[in-house]
Amino acid sequence: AGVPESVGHLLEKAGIVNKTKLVDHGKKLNRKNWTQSWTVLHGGILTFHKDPKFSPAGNTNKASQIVPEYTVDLKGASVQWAAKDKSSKKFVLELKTRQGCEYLIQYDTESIISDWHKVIQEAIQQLTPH
Ligand code: I3S
Repeated sequence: AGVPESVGHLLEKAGIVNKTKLVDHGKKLNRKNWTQSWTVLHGGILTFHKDPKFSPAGNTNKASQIVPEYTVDLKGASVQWAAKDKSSKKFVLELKTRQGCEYLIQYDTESIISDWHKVIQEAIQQLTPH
């Protein structure tokens, strides 16, 4: 059992962004909860990790602080710049999944969020049968 050939072609990226979930499997959440997140794109999956500030006290092992919070399957997902009414923040992406979840992804540096837009868009396209 090896890595499927198609996975090897998928783009990969990791970095810090701000994110909040808006809709969970079709259910709109009552309020936003913007948090910083170590975010990894790998093999068509985008993983937002928990902010280490909120990990259980007393555990100072850095590796153990990297805990997934949301795992997003990009197959069938869509990403676009968010409409102004979605957030007062600048440079906000809206990511919608096939499973009916929605996330906002934001960073104050335009080049950083533009790079995320590009790689997420490309990953979605590579996952789309054509
Ligand atoms: O869409 P909203 O309700 O204006 O989102 C803001 C709130 O989540 C706010 O928290 P409180 O409900 O505790 O006030 C956040 O602090 C803001 O960041 C949210 O708005 P932005 O425009 O930043 O996404």
